[in-house]
Amino acid sequence: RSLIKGLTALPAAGMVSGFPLVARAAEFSLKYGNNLPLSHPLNIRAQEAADRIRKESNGRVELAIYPNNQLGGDTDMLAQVRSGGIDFFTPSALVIATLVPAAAINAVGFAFTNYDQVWKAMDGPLGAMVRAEIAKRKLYAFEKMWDNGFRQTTSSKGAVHSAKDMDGLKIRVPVSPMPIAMFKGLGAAPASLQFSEVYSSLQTRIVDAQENPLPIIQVAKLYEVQKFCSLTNHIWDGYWFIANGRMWESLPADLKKIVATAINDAGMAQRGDISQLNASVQADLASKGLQFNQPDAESFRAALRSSGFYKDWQGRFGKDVWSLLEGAVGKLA
Ligand code: X2X
Repeated sequence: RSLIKGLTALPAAGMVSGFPLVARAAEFSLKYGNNLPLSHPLNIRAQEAADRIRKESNGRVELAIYPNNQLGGDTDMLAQVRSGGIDFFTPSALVIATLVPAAAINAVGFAFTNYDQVWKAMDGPLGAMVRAEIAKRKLYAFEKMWDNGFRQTTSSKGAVHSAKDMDGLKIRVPVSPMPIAMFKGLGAAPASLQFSEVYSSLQTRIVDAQENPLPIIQVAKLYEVQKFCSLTNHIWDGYWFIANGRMWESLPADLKKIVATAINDAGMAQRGDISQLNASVQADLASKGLQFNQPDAESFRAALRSSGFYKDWQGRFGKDVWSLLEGAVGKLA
């Protein structure tokens, strides 16, 4: 009886030429890889964008998301999006800076102090400059940068109250020259590791400390392997949503528009999510046992100035790029 019922229900909606209708392959099946757990706002909003793109393109574009380093660490995904192995990737500014050095400009230590400065710069001339540099590497960067956040310092060893507590600290930083230089300038002993290795390297005490925005500390459960969190706010970090340049050029204009609008809108919504999270995440992490303190930012800036950090990076970026940053945040060196 149920068999007959099933059969009679099928033909109208589900059968073409006597075969059950299975999902048709989209004209453009695109892969997007990232390094964050599914519960992070970046993945939640990216999934919304994928759903919107499927709908608005009438199924012509399918965006498959591979979160949480499923396709490899950041270094691997950056290579894949360049070769076309994947179509989209969201590297942090720190990560894409290994290919596009100017992209590290927003990550200069203690440059940005608030989000008004950040979005004015990244949606303005500073961001436009970085996107143009990214384009030179045959990658397309969508207009709206997504938020990672202000990076904070966690440790299993003790709270960081001022620059002198950084002395000799074994701290994991992303695979990127800027944070290495900055933490060396503060007297720490930084080690570059991909994000995919952070939890285990803290757990096995390969390193004692790491630094990341609070929402990442939350979704990656780093509070399980760290005791102290010092609100150093040392770097503002964001994600560039990038596409393989050849793939992007091959998309018809109408589809480009659908994809770009969905991704940029999702990015704006994701900024809002992080902003909302920022109001509650510290209390949540404290309830999970992380001990917070507010260090004195001026001691870090002074240590960086006297180590020559700002002068050195001003030279590396060059006058034009540096003055775009100082135009947004004021004189640094
Ligand atoms: O690797 C990190 O620390 C992270 C997740 O913040 C970046 O993507 C740079």
